[in-house]
Amino acid sequence: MIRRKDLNCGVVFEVVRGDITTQDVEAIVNAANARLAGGGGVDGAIHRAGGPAILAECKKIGGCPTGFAVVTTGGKLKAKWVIHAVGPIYAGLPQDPATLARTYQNSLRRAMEKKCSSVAFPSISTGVYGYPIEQAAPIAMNSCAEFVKNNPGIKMVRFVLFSDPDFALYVKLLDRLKE
Ligand code: AR6
Repeated sequence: MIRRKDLNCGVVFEVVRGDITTQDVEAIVNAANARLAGGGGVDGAIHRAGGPAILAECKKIGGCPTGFAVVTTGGKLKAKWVIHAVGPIYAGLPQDPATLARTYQNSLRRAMEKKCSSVAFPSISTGVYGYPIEQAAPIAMNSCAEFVKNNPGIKMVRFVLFSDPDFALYVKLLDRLKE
């Protein structure tokens, strides 16, 4: 299942129901933790599919503060790069939305540095980290739209949702997104 929208600035947004580890894009984003230690959820799935080289690179990097992102190679994945982004642990604080937005934008910054034209995101922070997806999804989409409009280079941003309700929510937001 896929839904597309041309943002009319040389960038297409896509919303896909599926597994991020199988996406045929130049970079996939991981919802990592600050120790870059691997874990459950999408993080566990990426390390399982990509093989031990990714965790070895993460160990060398050592860690990543909340709101930031670092890059490793994609190991055995189709994607050339994995961008390990550390979203906020949801606490209902006034700064949570800005931290989440910064996590998405810093991920796109890393993708641009690697000259990627296509990037796929999971729904960062909305699993173990507890961010309500109804609040997180518009932040994800709007922060990425703002970034690509102001920073030419990336041609396609894909949001990969693991469940039908999450996919439906993102499709609704994509349809409403200004071109
Ligand atoms: N493809 C796409 N989305 C997925 C996949 C997959 N293969 N697997 C899960 N999701 P989470 P967080 C969805 O918990 O909240 C880890 O232990 C999932 O349904 O993976 O940022 C890290 O090491 C949910 O909607 O990430 C950190 O400690 C979304 O991905 C912590 O969890 C994010 O859920 C990060 O928590």
